[in-house]
Amino acid sequence: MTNENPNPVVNVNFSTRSNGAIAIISINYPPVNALSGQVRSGLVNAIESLENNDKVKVIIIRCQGKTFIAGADIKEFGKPATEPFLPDVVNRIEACTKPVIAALFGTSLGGGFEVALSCHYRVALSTAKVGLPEVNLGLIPGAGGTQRLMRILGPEKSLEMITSGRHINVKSFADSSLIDVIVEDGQSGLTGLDKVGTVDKIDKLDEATIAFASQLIETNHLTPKRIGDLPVDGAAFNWQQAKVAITKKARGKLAPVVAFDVLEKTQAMNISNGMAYEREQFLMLRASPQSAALIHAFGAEKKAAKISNTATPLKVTNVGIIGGGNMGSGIATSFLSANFKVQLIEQTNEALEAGLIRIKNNFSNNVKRGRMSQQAADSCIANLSGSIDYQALADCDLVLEAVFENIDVKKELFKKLTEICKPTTVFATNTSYLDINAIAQSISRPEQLVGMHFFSPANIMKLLEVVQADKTSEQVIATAMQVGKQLKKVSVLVGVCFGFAGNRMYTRYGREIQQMLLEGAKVEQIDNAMTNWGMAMGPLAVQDLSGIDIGHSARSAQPFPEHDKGYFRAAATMVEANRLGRKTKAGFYDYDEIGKKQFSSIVQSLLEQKAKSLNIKQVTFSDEQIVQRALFALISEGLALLKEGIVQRVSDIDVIWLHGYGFPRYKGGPMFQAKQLGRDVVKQQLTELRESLAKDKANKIWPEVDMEVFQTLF
Ligand code: 3H9
Repeated sequence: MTNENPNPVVNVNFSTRSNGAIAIISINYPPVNALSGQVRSGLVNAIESLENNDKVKVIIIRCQGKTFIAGADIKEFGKPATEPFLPDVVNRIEACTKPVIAALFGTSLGGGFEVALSCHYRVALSTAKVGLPEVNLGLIPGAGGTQRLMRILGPEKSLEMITSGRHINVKSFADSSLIDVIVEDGQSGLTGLDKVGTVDKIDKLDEATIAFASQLIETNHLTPKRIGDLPVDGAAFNWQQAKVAITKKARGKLAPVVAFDVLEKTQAMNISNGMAYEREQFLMLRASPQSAALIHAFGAEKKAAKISNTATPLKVTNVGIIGGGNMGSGIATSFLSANFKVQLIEQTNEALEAGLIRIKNNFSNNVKRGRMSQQAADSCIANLSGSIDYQALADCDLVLEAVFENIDVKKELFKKLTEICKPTTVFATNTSYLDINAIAQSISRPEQLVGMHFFSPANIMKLLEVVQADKTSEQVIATAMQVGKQLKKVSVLVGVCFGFAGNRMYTRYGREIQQMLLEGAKVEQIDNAMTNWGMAMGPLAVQDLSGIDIGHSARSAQPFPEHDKGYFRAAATMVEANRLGRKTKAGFYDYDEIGKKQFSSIVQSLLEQKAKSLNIKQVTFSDEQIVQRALFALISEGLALLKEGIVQRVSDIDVIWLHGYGFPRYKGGPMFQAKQLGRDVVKQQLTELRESLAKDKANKIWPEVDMEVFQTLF
């Protein structure tokens, strides 16, 4: 390929071949070839220049690096938009008088897929994925995606794709005209950008695309086929039914509902009017708090993965997991799914057998639910072995314990492991609350101990807190973070304190919920207020699900705080009445035979009696007051975590709450909420809560706002 006419724009070049008949526009803007202002103007300049070049008959748009364009440049969001705007870019491409072919590999997403749809042909590697994931950022496609996709796939499939935001393998479109050529890359099973973007595969895609271009020239198929010229075939589609389903599924999210509205309203319009309405709605969403929150969440997750230490992680292949209960087997499933070799250790043959069965059941469930093929499940399970002899762990690169929450048991265990395991083994504890520094002090290799706190069910939940103890080495931290990435977890580095970052805040949140129960808020009112606000589950329904006695016994390991007379007394009252939750068919709710929850008058009266005995004044709550108190408890505790340096950065707290506790993603996390409410409101409300709720005490529960830490939020 010659570089005879390089475009002056940095990110986009073009060259020609076949005596100048085929032009190749090449985009190079790492890491994902996002549509920055330079890429947009480069594309327009290149198209215009090539259109005016009489020798050129066909134009190809391809990308360097690991993927075709992955969307609008998220880094430009929030800055003033610069011309050319993307809708104009895609319209310019579609209007080109010479056929334009997109060469797709990796993930062509959002604006990137919209560019591909504006091209007249699409050639794709068989591993390529396409998608319109704008809803994940609180947006809809804003450059003709709703219009062109609907013209080529029809309303049903388009709505499914746009409202789910899913990335879909191009092979799924084999029976539509969305993709013209699928190029087998010869290596089945490869997915993801890293594996696709190798030079030889791009060469293969280039070859196939050039061959397709040559064919167009040879057969004189040189009139562009424009998707925008097609009509929408939407007459037979049941729009009303789709609206009900999409609104229900959206659960408070605005973007999917707006996407529906755009498709329905524009189905009979021409592409130009349709795109104008799409743009108007896109810009409306672009300015919405939901979109700001979702874009924050995307950035916060990327940041959380970054740590300041530059140590090279140790290579981990063989993993030992001690404890085959629900937690241990979930963790083992997670490691096996990421192709690690796992040695499960239990105390008895019976317990070991039960643990192995739990793991195998997790894989059968994955197969049943279509999450993986039987063949993939079998190959994961082939990496599993079990033993009751700790010597089996001698060669493990990482040994993680998920045994009973008792510090003496854990100290003994790690002492034994330091004697058995090779010198480089990383030791990890899955404790939720215990002092990892105290465990480290009792072993001979404290620098090799780290916390890896998974959330239940560990094979499903995305969050992993990597807990750095005082002596944990940088290399061990880097290794744990790297392992988290391999497990496809969202890993967040935190420091040691009771409950670390997530559970400490959860305790603070729970404390406030329990306190409100004693002050007169009703069980259902609290749960409804919180779920209507967006939490995945009501906090009391969660307690019933996980077992009220579990938290109660963890809390009872230390004395209840004297300054807080109502501290988790509602939960203690339930435990005293043997109302432990769903497992006893009675907790904060009653449960019928089929597990449906119902209001419990017994609970009501037990809580009233308890409040009376503690001399707690009864008040009436509005739903807003419930949400405000719960949210500000989180903000207050988050500020304390920041002050103590338990988290690296404020956005890490949001990531923890989004992935570990069902906080609504479209609200960005508790600290983002604080940011959106603004400095004055937050300061005023925290001060008011402190004055009204803790005035008679040492104010340990609602501490004074630390102005220095507080400033870092804004
Ligand atoms: C849109 O297109 C709107 C249009 O309809 C209309 C406009 C008018 N921009 O996830 P990774 C960075 S909305 C800038 O770790 P992976 C990311 O921050 C957009 N940067 O890799 C990270 O940087 P760093 C629709 C982006 O291989 C690096 O790339 N598009 C963008 O696991 C690697 O990311 C989307 O929503 C971007 N658009 O996954 C796509 N995307 O290394 C969102 C990524 O500094 N992105 N980066 O931390 C993704 O889904 C994944 O990143 C992707 C790669 C699948 C592309």
